[in-house]
Amino acid sequence: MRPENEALIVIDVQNDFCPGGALAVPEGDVIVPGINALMDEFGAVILTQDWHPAGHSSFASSHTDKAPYDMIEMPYGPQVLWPDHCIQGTEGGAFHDGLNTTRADLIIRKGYNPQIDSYSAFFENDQKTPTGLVGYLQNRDIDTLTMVGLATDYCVNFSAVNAAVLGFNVAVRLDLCRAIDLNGSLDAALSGMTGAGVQLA
Ligand code: VGL
Ligand code: ZN
Repeated sequence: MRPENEALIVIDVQNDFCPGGALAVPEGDVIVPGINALMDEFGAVILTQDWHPAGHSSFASSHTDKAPYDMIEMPYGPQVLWPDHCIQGTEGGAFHDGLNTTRADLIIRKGYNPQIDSYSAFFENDQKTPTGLVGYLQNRDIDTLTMVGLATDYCVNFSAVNAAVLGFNVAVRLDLCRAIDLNGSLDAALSGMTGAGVQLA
Protein backbone atom coordinates (compact mmCIF):
# COMPACT_ATOMS: atom_id res chain seq x y z
CA MET A 1 0.00 0.00 0.00
CA ARG A 2 1.25 3.46 -0.88
CA PRO A 3 -0.98 6.04 0.82
CA GLU A 4 -0.89 9.24 -1.23
CA ASN A 5 -0.92 11.50 1.83
CA GLU A 6 2.21 9.88 3.28
CA ALA A 7 5.79 10.74 2.36
CA LEU A 8 9.07 9.13 3.28
CA ILE A 9 11.71 11.82 3.73
CA VAL A 10 15.24 10.49 3.41
CA ILE A 11 17.68 12.92 4.95
CA ASP A 12 21.23 13.37 3.62
CA VAL A 13 22.27 9.78 2.84
CA GLN A 14 25.44 11.07 1.16
CA ASN A 15 29.00 9.78 0.91
CA ASP A 16 30.48 12.41 3.23
CA PHE A 17 28.19 11.22 6.06
CA CYS A 18 29.11 7.57 5.54
CA PRO A 19 32.27 5.74 6.72
CA GLY A 20 35.25 7.10 4.78
CA GLY A 21 33.53 10.46 4.23
CA ALA A 22 34.57 13.91 5.43
CA LEU A 23 31.97 14.03 8.23
CA ALA A 24 31.47 10.31 8.68
CA VAL A 25 28.60 9.22 10.91
CA PRO A 26 29.34 5.84 12.54
CA GLU A 27 27.40 3.12 10.64
CA GLY A 28 25.92 5.76 8.35
CA ASP A 29 25.87 3.27 5.48
CA VAL A 30 24.22 0.43 7.41
CA ILE A 31 20.75 2.00 7.10
CA VAL A 32 20.70 2.11 3.28
CA PRO A 33 19.07 -1.29 2.50
CA GLY A 34 16.35 -0.71 5.13
CA ILE A 35 15.58 2.73 3.71
CA ASN A 36 15.28 1.33 0.17
CA ALA A 37 12.86 -1.34 1.40
CA LEU A 38 10.74 1.20 3.28
CA MET A 39 10.19 3.26 0.08
CA ASP A 40 7.58 0.69 -1.03
CA GLU A 41 5.24 1.77 1.76
CA PHE A 42 4.88 5.45 0.78
CA GLY A 43 2.99 7.37 -1.86
CA ALA A 44 5.82 9.86 -2.09
CA VAL A 45 9.57 9.58 -1.58
CA ILE A 46 11.62 12.73 -1.06
CA LEU A 47 15.39 12.86 -0.68
CA THR A 48 17.33 15.72 0.82
CA GLN A 49 20.90 16.55 -0.11
CA ASP A 50 23.27 18.72 1.92
CA TRP A 51 24.74 20.93 -0.82
CA HIS A 52 27.33 23.50 0.21
CA PRO A 53 29.40 25.84 -1.97
CA ALA A 54 33.17 25.65 -1.33
CA GLY A 55 34.12 28.04 1.48
CA HIS A 56 30.72 27.71 3.19
CA SER A 57 30.42 29.65 6.46
CA SER A 58 29.66 26.42 8.39
CA PHE A 59 33.11 25.07 7.58
CA ALA A 60 35.83 25.51 10.23
CA SER A 61 38.28 26.10 7.36
CA SER A 62 36.41 29.30 6.46
CA HIS A 63 37.32 30.90 9.83
CA THR A 64 40.72 31.81 11.26
CA ASP A 65 41.78 30.01 14.44
CA LYS A 66 38.83 27.64 14.43
CA ALA A 67 38.81 23.86 14.40
CA PRO A 68 36.10 21.43 13.36
CA TYR A 69 33.44 21.04 16.08
CA ASP A 70 34.18 24.47 17.64
CA MET A 71 31.13 26.66 18.17
CA ILE A 72 30.78 30.20 16.84
CA GLU A 73 28.13 32.89 17.04
CA MET A 74 26.52 33.62 13.66
CA PRO A 75 24.07 36.50 13.05
CA TYR A 76 21.30 33.87 13.32
CA GLY A 77 22.63 32.22 16.50
CA PRO A 78 25.16 29.61 17.64
CA GLN A 79 26.61 27.36 14.94
CA VAL A 80 28.82 24.26 15.11
CA LEU A 81 31.77 24.46 12.71
CA TRP A 82 32.16 21.33 10.59
CA PRO A 83 34.89 19.80 8.49
CA ASP A 84 34.44 20.72 4.79
CA HIS A 85 31.70 18.38 3.57
CA CYS A 86 29.06 17.86 0.88
CA ILE A 87 30.57 20.40 -1.49
CA GLN A 88 28.43 20.89 -4.60
CA GLY A 89 29.38 18.54 -7.41
CA THR A 90 31.87 16.45 -5.43
CA GLU A 91 31.80 12.70 -4.79
CA GLY A 92 31.36 13.44 -1.09
CA GLY A 93 28.17 15.33 -1.83
CA ALA A 94 26.76 12.52 -3.98
CA PHE A 95 24.19 10.08 -2.60
CA HIS A 96 25.48 6.76 -1.27
CA ASP A 97 25.78 4.40 -4.24
CA GLY A 98 23.40 1.89 -2.72
CA LEU A 99 20.55 4.36 -2.16
CA ASN A 100 17.58 3.93 -4.49
CA THR A 101 17.39 7.42 -5.98
CA THR A 102 15.21 6.23 -8.87
CA ARG A 103 12.14 6.07 -6.68
CA ALA A 104 12.49 9.72 -5.55
CA ASP A 105 9.78 12.18 -6.62
CA LEU A 106 11.74 15.17 -5.37
CA ILE A 107 15.29 15.90 -4.34
CA ILE A 108 15.54 18.95 -2.15
CA ARG A 109 18.94 20.57 -1.73
CA LYS A 110 19.86 22.72 1.24
CA GLY A 111 22.84 24.60 2.63
CA TYR A 112 23.55 26.34 -0.69
CA ASN A 113 23.40 29.82 0.86
CA PRO A 114 27.07 30.65 1.67
CA GLN A 115 26.12 32.66 4.78
CA ILE A 116 23.58 30.34 6.44
CA ASP A 117 23.75 26.66 7.31
CA SER A 118 20.61 24.56 6.80
CA TYR A 119 20.11 21.46 8.90
CA SER A 120 16.36 21.28 8.33
CA ALA A 121 14.69 20.26 5.09
CA PHE A 122 12.18 23.08 5.73
CA PHE A 123 14.07 26.17 6.94
CA GLU A 124 17.66 27.36 6.95
CA ASN A 125 19.33 27.76 10.35
CA ASP A 126 17.90 31.29 10.73
CA GLN A 127 14.63 29.32 11.16
CA LYS A 128 13.01 31.72 8.66
CA THR A 129 14.31 31.20 5.13
CA PRO A 130 12.21 28.46 3.52
CA THR A 131 13.55 25.69 1.27
CA GLY A 132 10.21 25.33 -0.52
CA LEU A 133 9.39 21.89 0.87
CA VAL A 134 6.27 22.99 2.80
CA GLY A 135 4.64 24.31 -0.36
CA TYR A 136 5.44 21.11 -2.24
CA LEU A 137 3.92 18.89 0.46
CA GLN A 138 0.83 21.07 0.80
CA ASN A 139 0.30 21.12 -2.97
CA ARG A 140 0.33 17.32 -3.00
CA ASP A 141 -1.94 17.07 0.08
CA ILE A 142 0.72 15.21 2.01
CA ASP A 143 0.15 15.53 5.75
CA THR A 144 2.01 12.55 7.23
CA LEU A 145 5.78 12.16 7.15
CA THR A 146 8.24 9.47 8.13
CA MET A 147 11.86 10.55 8.38
CA VAL A 148 15.01 8.45 8.16
CA GLY A 149 18.67 9.18 7.42
CA LEU A 150 21.62 11.20 8.69
CA ALA A 151 22.27 12.52 11.15
CA THR A 152 19.67 11.77 13.84
CA ASP A 153 20.78 14.66 16.06
CA TYR A 154 21.23 17.35 13.40
CA CYS A 155 19.44 17.25 10.06
CA VAL A 156 16.85 14.60 10.98
CA ASN A 157 16.14 16.32 14.31
CA PHE A 158 15.73 19.83 12.88
CA SER A 159 13.61 18.55 9.98
CA ALA A 160 11.34 16.51 12.25
CA VAL A 161 10.82 19.29 14.81
CA ASN A 162 10.10 21.88 12.09
CA ALA A 163 7.61 19.51 10.44
CA ALA A 164 5.80 18.84 13.71
CA VAL A 165 5.58 22.56 14.51
CA LEU A 166 4.22 23.15 10.98
CA GLY A 167 1.42 20.70 11.78
CA PHE A 168 2.49 17.55 9.95
CA ASN A 169 2.13 14.13 11.59
CA VAL A 170 5.76 13.12 11.94
CA ALA A 171 7.47 9.86 12.82
CA VAL A 172 11.21 9.21 12.92
CA ARG A 173 12.40 5.63 12.43
CA LEU A 174 15.42 5.65 14.73
CA ASP A 175 16.56 2.23 13.48
CA LEU A 176 17.03 3.81 10.05
CA CYS A 177 18.95 6.85 11.35
CA ARG A 178 22.45 7.23 12.78
CA ALA A 179 23.83 10.05 14.97
CA ILE A 180 26.94 12.24 15.18
CA ASP A 181 26.45 12.61 18.98
CA LEU A 182 28.49 15.68 19.84
CA ASN A 183 28.42 16.82 23.51
CA GLY A 184 25.11 15.17 24.30
CA SER A 185 23.47 16.25 21.06
CA LEU A 186 21.70 12.91 20.59
CA ASP A 187 19.95 12.95 23.99
CA ALA A 188 19.00 16.61 23.47
CA ALA A 189 17.61 15.80 20.04
CA LEU A 190 15.57 12.85 21.30
CA SER A 191 13.95 14.88 24.06
CA GLY A 192 13.44 17.85 21.72
CA MET A 193 11.69 15.70 19.14
CA THR A 194 9.50 14.03 21.75
CA GLY A 195 8.59 17.44 23.22
CA ALA A 196 7.58 18.70 19.75
CA GLY A 197 5.24 15.75 19.26
CA VAL A 198 7.42 13.71 16.92
CA GLN A 199 6.74 9.97 17.21
CA LEU A 200 9.97 8.07 17.76
CA ALA A 201 9.68 4.58 16.35
C1 VGL B 1 24.50 17.59 8.80
C2 VGL B 1 26.14 18.64 9.97
C3 VGL B 1 26.39 19.50 8.91
C4 VGL B 1 23.46 16.50 8.76
C5 VGL B 1 24.73 18.42 7.72
O1 VGL B 1 23.08 16.05 7.66
O2 VGL B 1 23.01 16.08 9.86
N1 VGL B 1 25.19 17.71 9.92
N2 VGL B 1 25.67 19.36 7.79
ZN1 ZN C 1 26.25 20.47 6.08
